[in-house]
This record gives sequence, structure tokens and C-alpha cells, in this order.
Amino acid sequence: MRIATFGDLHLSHISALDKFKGREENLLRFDDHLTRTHEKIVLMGDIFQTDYGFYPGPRSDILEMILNRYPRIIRRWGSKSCRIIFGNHDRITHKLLGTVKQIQLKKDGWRLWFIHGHQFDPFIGEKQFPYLFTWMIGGMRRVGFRRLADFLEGPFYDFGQRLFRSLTLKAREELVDGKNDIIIMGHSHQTTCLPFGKGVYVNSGDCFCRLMKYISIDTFARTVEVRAFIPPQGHQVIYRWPGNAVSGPVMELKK
Ligand SMILES: [Mn+2]
Repeated sequence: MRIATFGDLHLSHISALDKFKGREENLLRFDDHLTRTHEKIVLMGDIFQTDYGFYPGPRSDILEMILNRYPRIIRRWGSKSCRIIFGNHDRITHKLLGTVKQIQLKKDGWRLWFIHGHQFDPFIGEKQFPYLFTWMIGGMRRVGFRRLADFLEGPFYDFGQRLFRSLTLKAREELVDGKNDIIIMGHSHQTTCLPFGKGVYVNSGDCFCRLMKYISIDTFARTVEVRAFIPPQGHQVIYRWPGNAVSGPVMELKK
């Protein structure tokens, strides 16, 4: 089975806050490509930024506004071949849309575990206080401090994720124990493909208009690739497992 996964789109309810800028066409084109080349699609969480409302915390009215901004792709994501995992920014979709915490799959003798990964982040976990921080960043964007907000959500966040490597450490523990063969996470925004033991931990990182990254898993051929989508129907391999490696120019420089 060929499975495509991606996440951390952070779709938001108004343009000023939406890093995807409401460009639904890009998502539809991306979906055309993925569904043409894969049998199953898994969305890895933080698809919806539900906590950028006027007061802190996740909000169902905000979610509804986001769903109304992206009606066609939301309809496609509701199809049988697509599953959605929730992240820390869209936990409320568990109740409201029936998204799941994780997927454990056994296919062609391979054990795969899909989970957003905030559960292993010491700063977030299941706690509520990070909503306040996120909401403040949303507030900064509203009042025009976009560059400060970008810094906090970009380099500052990256630094913390690299320093603590908590998702990587969790994945390593699970893989070295031999409990899983492939672990797929999101959340860290760090594009990753790290072999541990006989398995591999992969993370496609974030996914924005200018650089739409995804993971392509083939359980029959037993390969995992981290790819960048090249519209309309192409892709570039960033990492491949087993094997290496970065191939071609590093797309991330274009970001
Ligand atoms: Mn997250």
C-alpha cells in the first residue's frame, strides 16, 4: 500500500493570520497529485489553527470559519481514503470532526505508528497554558507585529525543538525496542528522516504554499521518502529510506 502523509498546515480563519493565505487551489492541486499516486492519505495534525480567536483557547466558531474558507478540500479530506489525526492546535476536531489521536497500522508485515507528537513535547503535552502563548502570537499578527510572530513561531520554536529533540528521542526509544518499524510524526516542523535500529523516524515538517512537503510510504516495496511537491505532478526526494540521502538542490532554501 502506498500512503502519503503531511501536516502542520496551520490553516487559519482570516487572511492576516493564515500562512496558507486561503489558497485552496494549491491544496487541491497537491491533493490531485497525492491521490493519483497513493491509495491512502493521512493528515498529521495541526491542519487547523483553532486557537487564534479573540480570547485564548481552541474555538469551534473559529474552526467553522476555517472550514468555510477551504470548503472543497475539506470535502475531499472527508473521503474514505483519507484519515485525519489531531494536533495540539486542532484538538477540538476530535469531538467536532471525529479526528483521531493516532493510527497504528500493520501492513505487509510492517508496523507503522502515526501520531502528531505534541504528546511528547515537554512544553505542550496535554497542558492548557500553551494556548495563551499561541494566542498572544496570533494577537501580534493582528496588530502588525508579523515579523516578531514569525520569529517566535519560526527560528525560536525550531531552536527549542532542536535543543530538546523530545519527539526524536521518543521515536528512537520505540524503534530501538523493536515495537514499531516506521514512526511518523508532525509538530516539530523539522523535516526529518532518521534510522534507529531496524526502523526509521520520519517527519515531513511544515507545509506551506511555497514548499509543500510530504512523506510517501510504500509498505510493499518497503521504502519511505520525504518529498517536496513540484506542481503540477512532480516531486523531489529530500530523504529516502533505506539508502540515503538528500538528492538534488535543497528545496528548503527557497522557502
Ligand atoms: Mn503541533
